[in-house]
Order: sequence, then structure tokens, then C-alpha cells
Amino acid sequence: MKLYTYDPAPNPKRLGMFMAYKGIDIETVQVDMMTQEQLGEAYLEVNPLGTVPALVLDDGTTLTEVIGCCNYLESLYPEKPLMGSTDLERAQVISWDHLLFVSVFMAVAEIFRNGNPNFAGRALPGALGIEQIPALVERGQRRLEAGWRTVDKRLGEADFLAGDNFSLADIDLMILAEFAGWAAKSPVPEDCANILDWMPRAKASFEGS
Ligand SMILES: N[C@@H](CCC(=O)N[C@@H](CS)C(=O)NCC(=O)O)C(=O)O
Repeated sequence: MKLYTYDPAPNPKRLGMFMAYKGIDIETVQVDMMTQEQLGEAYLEVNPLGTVPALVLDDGTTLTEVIGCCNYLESLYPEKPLMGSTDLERAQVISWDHLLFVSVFMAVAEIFRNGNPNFAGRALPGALGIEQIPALVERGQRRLEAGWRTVDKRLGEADFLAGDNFSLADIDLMILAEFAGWAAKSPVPEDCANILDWMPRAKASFEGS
């Protein structure tokens, strides 16, 4: 297997932290997003979408979605589960992770990529060449505000997003809490006490791994 990634970017970080927690070591190539290497001819041959990460399997199959990479690696390396230990737990992890992706990650991305002149003509990740829509900044802010409340309510009911155990969904929330702060200037709101309480619990679970 070979992993193409760019460590500092949020989606690569999701996979990187998942692998670090489980102690998975894969041959890795850094694709420098600062010089837009992800849009260069050589990388587009690996992943025509022009996004990172991409996991190329030994039979030549390329997985381009973090959730797919994690699912695959979880099956290969079941020790220290991050996607549940039963069918229902796995479904809970994927459900919360997807909800987080749609309601928080995409909201931050909407704000970041439609309001920042550096992304003119590149409002969506990868090789699509989509123009910015400035009105999406405000929509993203409203979407993010609602997303934080949904997550906060959930963490008032359970120790971790998917239930009793630390999972991929918590890793993604850790990354998002940081990403929202610098990219959307919208850190976790101060009145989201359940998320703020969860933060040291999640950090300790990750570091105690
Ligand atoms: N659909 C992919 C998203 C991957 C993605 O959007 N990656 C970003 C980095 S965080 C990227 O490659 N951006 C390329 C660009 O901005 O041109 C997944 O779920 O893993």
C-alpha cells in the first residue's frame, strides 16, 4: 500500500490520526498543497480528483475518501477499534462521522473557501475549478452554528460521539474544533459546555492510546 497525503491539511489529518492511534505504518508520499502539487499532472494520474489523501492498494485500487480508507484499514488492523466493535457500534460511528462531516466540516469549508481570495476559482477542493459564491460564507456560518448545537446536545447524552467509546468520529471532531477556529474564525462556542468538557476526555483517550 502507498499513502499520498499532505500532513497539515484537515482531511489528511483525519486519516493520519486514525493510523497513529492504531499504530499503522504505511509508505507515505507527501503531496505539497502549498505549491498545488495535488493539481499537477503526476498526482492527477494517482487521483484524478486532485484531492488528498489517496490510498493506493497493492492491487492498484485507489481509495480517495477518508471514510473508505479508515473502513478498509479498520478491517485489516482490527486492534484498538476506532469504528466500533459490533455492527450497531460501527453504524453509530459512521452515522456520527457523516453528520459531523456534513454539518460541521462542510460548513467550515463553505466559509473558508468562499471567503478567502486565495481560493478564487477553487471554491471546491481538487481539480474542479469552481468559482466562489460569497453568499455561502453567511450560509456556512449559520450551518456551523446549528452543527455545533447538534454535536453539543449529543455530547450531553454520551461520553463520546458514537457512545461509550472513543472513535473516528471523535478524532474528526478534534480536528474540526481546531480547523473551525483558524479557517472560519468560529471556534467551538463558549456555551457549548458539553463539547468543551469532552475536549480533555478525547485528548486523553487519544494520547493514552
Ligand atoms: N472527499 C474527500 C475530501 C478530501 C479533501 O477535500 N481534501 C482536501 C484537503 S483537506 C484537498 O485535497 N484539497 C485539494 C485542493 O484544495 O485543491 C474525503 O472525504 O476524504
